[in-house]
Amino acid sequence: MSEYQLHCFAQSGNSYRVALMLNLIGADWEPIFVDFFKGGVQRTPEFRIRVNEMGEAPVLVHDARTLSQSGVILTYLAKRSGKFAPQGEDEELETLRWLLFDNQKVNGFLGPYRFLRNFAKPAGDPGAMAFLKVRIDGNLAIVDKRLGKAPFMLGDRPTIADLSLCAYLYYPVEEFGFDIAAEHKNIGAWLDRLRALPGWAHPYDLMPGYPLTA
Ligand SMILES: N[C@@H](CCC(=O)N[C@@H](CS)C(=O)NCC(=O)O)C(=O)O
Repeated sequence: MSEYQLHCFAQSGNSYRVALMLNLIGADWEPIFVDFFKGGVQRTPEFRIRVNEMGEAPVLVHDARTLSQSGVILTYLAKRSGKFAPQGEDEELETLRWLLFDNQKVNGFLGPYRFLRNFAKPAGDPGAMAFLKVRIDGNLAIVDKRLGKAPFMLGDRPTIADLSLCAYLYYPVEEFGFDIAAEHKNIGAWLDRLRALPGWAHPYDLMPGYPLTA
């Protein structure tokens, strides 16, 4: 058995943050497939009792620990490995600030938007989609502005703030219906920089469940 097990699935950008981190730090890890689309396993009582009471992926199992919330897991892995870690209290607080903003307002809106547009049947209500899209555009612009000042969110080196923020940003343009990298040039260049890190892999290559079967 691998040192780390990650409950995840290929279409989950929330899970991708953690799978990418595990790959980039060279961890010994294996995915455990969460059959989100067919079985909705994350909603079963068994999953909630044994894996995550919140009914969500990702979940990381390491020794006696079972951790959920990608921001918590990234923090844990950064502390254990010393890689992609904020240094000192100011950077720790700054990282937490971006993790929260990301979870709530960047990928926290982008993930549901893509789900409602691409996977949900019926697709999302146009009013809800318009509500999300305006906010997505505005919040991506905030990240883009920040990335105009430095190569990575905290400065010259990548940290878990970057790994959190790239959650959904490598998925195909067709799944969103708009091209994030083209519309936000600093984000596009930053995605290229992250892609160049040794161990980087695309979410559809890193986690099980792609392509979706009928
Ligand atoms: N803030 C959480 C979000 C996790 C999340 O929403 N995961 C989705 C999959 S991408 C999920 O499991 N949703 C449960 C459901 O829709 O039933 C994190 O970053 O870990």
